[in-house]
This record gives sequence, C-alpha cells and structure tokens, in this order.
Amino acid sequence: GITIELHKQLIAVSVRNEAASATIFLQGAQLAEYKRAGEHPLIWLSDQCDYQSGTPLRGGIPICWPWFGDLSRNPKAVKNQICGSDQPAHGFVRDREWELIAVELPDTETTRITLKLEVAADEIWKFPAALRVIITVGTELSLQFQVTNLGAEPFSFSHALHAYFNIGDIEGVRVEGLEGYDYLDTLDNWTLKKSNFPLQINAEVDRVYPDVAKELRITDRKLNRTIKIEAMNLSDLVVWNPWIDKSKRLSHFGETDYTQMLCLESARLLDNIVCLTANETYKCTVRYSFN
Ligand code: TA6
Repeated sequence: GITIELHKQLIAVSVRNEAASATIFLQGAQLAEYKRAGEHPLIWLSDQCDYQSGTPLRGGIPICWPWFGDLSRNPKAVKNQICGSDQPAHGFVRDREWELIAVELPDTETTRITLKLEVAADEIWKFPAALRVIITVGTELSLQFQVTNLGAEPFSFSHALHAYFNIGDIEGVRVEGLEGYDYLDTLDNWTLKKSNFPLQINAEVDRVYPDVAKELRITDRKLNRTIKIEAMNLSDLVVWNPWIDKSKRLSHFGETDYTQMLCLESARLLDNIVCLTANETYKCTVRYSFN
C-alpha cells in the first residue's frame, strides 16, 4: 500500500508491499529507507535528520544534479553554466520539492513511484529542464533518473545517485569490482592512483573512479550479505566513508555512524559529463540487490 506521511516539515510517500517497504521524500525525490521483509535495511539514514525544508536528509539516495560535489572541481562546461559564486556541493535539486506523478502496483511485490521536477531558468541555472525519478520498490530496489532539455540551448551536467548503504560494521566490509581501476584520491589533491585489491576501509575514503565496471559488490561480513550494484549508463563511481575526523565536521551525523554506512555513488563526472541538446533526454538506471 501507499501512505503519505508528514515528517516535521517534509512530506514522504511510504510504500509497503509483500517484498519490501520504502520511504521516499518529495524533497529531492529522495529515497530515505528501503527494507526487504525480515532483513536489515539496505539503505542507511541518519537518526539526526531534522526534516526541515531546504535541508537535505543525511543518508538515503540523494540526487545530486546539475553538478556533483564541489562545483569548483567540475569541468569548465559545467562551471561556466552556473551563475553566482559559492554554491553548495551537489547541485540544487535535492533541496527542492518534487511532484509525485504516478504510483503503479504491477504486482503484490512491486511498487513503482514516479516523481518529477520542472527546473525553470533562474538566477543560478539558465536552462529549462524536466527531471524524473522512477523508483521501483520490490525484492530489488531500482532508481531511474531522467533529464530532458526543455530549452533551445544545449547544456552539460555532472550528477550522482549518492547512495548511503547500511552495513553491519565498516571493519568487516569489502568493495569488489574496483580493483585494478584508476581512481582520483580527493583527499590527496585528486592524485591519480590504482589499487589491485578489493577495497577495505580503515580510514577516511573519498575516491572518484572514472569508467568502472557495470557491476560492483559490497560484501558485509557482520550482516553476512553481499550487496550488488548494477548501473546502466552511469560510467563513474564515488566511494566515500568519512571515518572519525570528518564525521565530526558533518551535519546530522553521529560520531560512530561511519561504522554503519558506506557511500557508493553511481555518477557521470569529469570526462563523462552529460551534454544534452534541445529536446534530448538522458536516462540512467541503477539497480540494488542483495542475497
Ligand atoms: O560523497 C562524496 C562527498 O562529496 C563527500 O566529500 C562529502 O562531502 C559527501 O559527499 C557528503 O556531502 P553533503 O553535502 O551531503 O554533506
């Protein structure tokens, strides 16, 4: 079933079917929770969220658009489109209220929620666009993100589906599928590095992997499960765990939360930014599952 909930200032769609339950906030079209019946939650959400409009929720799957991360680290094609200085990280659509436009119940184990956001030209961004997020809640969780250029001018963007995964304990977690790929270490002046081993986390990690494999896995020893991430038309991946010191500088984040979460963000960045001509639509999909 579907219920509409109010969490302080934010409206959420609460989904429950025979396979799973989920919570999707209209602000940012942000999935905040996804849990399969009888299992640990797949997606992590801070218990320090304040649910105020204009404040992105810490956790879930934030939609970062029309730029990812620090705007100054983006390609000129993206930077030159943004008017005004000192913009926040991760674009502006995660702060806006999206519109729920469809609820589909194809079967007793599947619920599909569609939200849209019309972006009008304004003082920051001059390009009218229509954004859509289609979230399918079932035995798997999938998220499709679409952008249509409604204007006459082409525009470019970087973006990410900034997923926070719930894990048993960061010490017992490994990320498989990144070994052998180059990455930019944002904590070491974006130096290009490579590792030939599955990634284990024992310090702050904030890495941009351009052009990684389509399928990645997070093995979680404590919860005895493997999370699988399959991305279509999303060439890049950001891996992030704040560890101890950065956790103290993060909003809505507890001191030990870093042991319970890991971000794997499917993205289009740097050389892989998206350029849309008039009336063109970009589509990408990411599918999350676990055994
Ligand atoms: O995931 C990479 C990252 O850019 C980190 O550097 C950290 O800033 C994180 O995103 C969270 O950003 P936020 O603006 O949501 O606090």
